[in-house]
Order: sequence, then structure tokens, then C-alpha cells
Amino acid sequence: MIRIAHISDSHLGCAVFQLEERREDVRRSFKRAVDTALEYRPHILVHTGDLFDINGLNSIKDLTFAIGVFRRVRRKGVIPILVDGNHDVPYGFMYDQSPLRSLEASNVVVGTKGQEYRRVSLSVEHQDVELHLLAWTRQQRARRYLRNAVTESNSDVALFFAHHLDVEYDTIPDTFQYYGFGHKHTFALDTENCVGIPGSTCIVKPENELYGTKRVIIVEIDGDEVKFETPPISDTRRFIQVKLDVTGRSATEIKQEVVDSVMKRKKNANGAIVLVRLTGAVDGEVEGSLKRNEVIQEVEEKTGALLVHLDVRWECYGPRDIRLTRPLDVMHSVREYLEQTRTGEPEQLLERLRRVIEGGGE
Ligand SMILES: [Mn+2]
Repeated sequence: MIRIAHISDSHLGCAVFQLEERREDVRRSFKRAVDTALEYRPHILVHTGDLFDINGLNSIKDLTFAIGVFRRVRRKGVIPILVDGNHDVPYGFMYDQSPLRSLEASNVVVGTKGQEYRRVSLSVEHQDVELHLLAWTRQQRARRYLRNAVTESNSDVALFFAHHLDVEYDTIPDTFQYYGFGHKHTFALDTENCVGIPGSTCIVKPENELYGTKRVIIVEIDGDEVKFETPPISDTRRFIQVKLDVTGRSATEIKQEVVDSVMKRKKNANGAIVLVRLTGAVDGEVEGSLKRNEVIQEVEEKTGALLVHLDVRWECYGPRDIRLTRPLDVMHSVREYLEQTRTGEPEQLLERLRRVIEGGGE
């Protein structure tokens, strides 16, 4: 039996909202995922790319940290394997070599050595294990490598790892016992076709990632039998998402609602990154008078959140054209005005108006 732990997309150096605190969060999240993987006593630990984030400019601190983590993995008798992701390729004008090459030079990890496709043979528990590692490349080339992949007839276990392969899983040949990919930051596992994506070890883009899970994929291969375990992992920082439909609200009401809805989670919000998504429809007056900075400042002060982000997705109608079909009919015009400005519950107002018009007073 051999056991593989599969993780991906650690994006060391990435700092959402340019928060300096995130660099440390991201390192700790990566280490925590590795620790979870090690609890399952794997023989091999595979990382399918984007170990470093291109926007993090691969600081020496992150590189040193990664070497330390993988050295610890090695000391436990586990072999760390790396595949180059789209963030791991050199960006000519910024730097001329992928940081993964530095890791390989430190002799703790096994990687692609800068080749597009590399076949690695290992002996694990007296079994011949064959790993095919496909570095980030154009999808057309990647699919060709997959189609043409041939395994040795004498290998006991054959595994295929790439950062990303855009293929229908049921068209994948059954050449390999497991296909491990990355690139997508939330977990997916197709046990029928033996294709797994663990998701990133931290949150890279909160707006896309808060609804999925992130896991370590443990693959246990015993002869023809393949078994999976998928322990969950999470970012070391708490993210809170609040959604509010603010249609028909004034700027003051919106501010109050945002404060109230985050305050409800005050305990949780301490130190958290809070994303407030505002949807619905507002007019130009509301949009212009909502002082976003004040809302953010108030919520941050009252809850101790590390950062509050207003993710404004409402539709703004600008100055509204009110169309009155019978302008001389006061009741009818007021009704049309209330409806078109989406003022909630107009009936009460109309009833009072009716009494004023009909009875000359209340
Ligand atoms: Mn990625």
C-alpha cells in the first residue's frame, strides 16, 4: 500500500487587500495544511503548483519558510514533490528563474527541474512508483502530453500531476491510478475517474472562494484498489461574508443595517476580514450620500475587525425619471411615484392621503 497526500495553490506572498498581516496568515495556512497531510503518514506529499504568488514577488522570507516546511516533511521520511503552476513560471522582466528551482537546489524537494514534462521514478515500500509531472504550459500542449502519456510496464503505481488540465474527466484515459490537479481554489474530487483538486491552502480571492471547501486529498493505493480521505483545511484568518439587499433604503438606513448585521457577529468579527456585499437597486441620491469610509470605520471600530470591505454590487439608477401617466390625478400620481421609487409599503400612505383629499383633514 502506498499513500499520497495532495495539496495545492499555497500562494505564499499573496496579500489580499494589501494587508501585510496576510503574508503571515498565508504562511501559517500552508504549514497547517502540510501538518494535516502529515497526520495521515503519507509516503509522498505532492503540491500541484502556485506554491508562490506572483504578486507577492517571492520574498526571500517566503522562500526560506517553504524550505523549512519541506525540510520538516523530508525529516518525517515523506518525499515532497512539486509541480510548477502559472504563478511559478518566471516573469521575464521581474525575475528570470522560478523559485521552485531554488527549492530543488536545496535538495529537499523533487520537481520538474524546469522541464515541461518530467517523469520521476521512486521506490516506496518496495513498490515502483512512477510520477508524471506536467509543468504549467499551454492547454493544447498539456492535453497532448496527457493523451501521449505512457507508463512503464513494470511500475506498480502510476500517478499524474499537473497544475491545470481543462478536460472532461470522463475522457481521461485510465493509464494512471490518480490524476491530481490544482489551479481551482476550491475542493473537487471525482472518485469515478480518480481526479482530485484539493483547493488552495489559504483564501486567495475571497469573493470566489468563501462558498467552497478546501481539503487535503489523501489517496491510498493498494493494488487495484484506490481509497480517498479528504480532511478539511482552512485559512488561519476568519473571513465573514454578509449580504444585504438595500433596495428602497436611504443612505442612513444602509449604514445602520451594515453596522447592525456585523455587530450581530461581534465576537466572531474580532480580527476577521469582513466582506459586506450590497445588492439591490438604489438611486443616485442614495449612492451619492452614503459615506462608505464612515461605514467602514464605524464597523471596524465597533467589532475589532481587521478589515471591512464594502463590496458594492447594487444597481444604481441615477437620477430617476418618474413617469406619471395621469398627472392631474393626485392619488394615481402619488401611487406611481411610490411604486417607481420602490418606496416600501405605500398603502398606508395612500390611505392617509385619500382621507386628506376626501375629508379635508384627519
Ligand atoms: Mn492558484
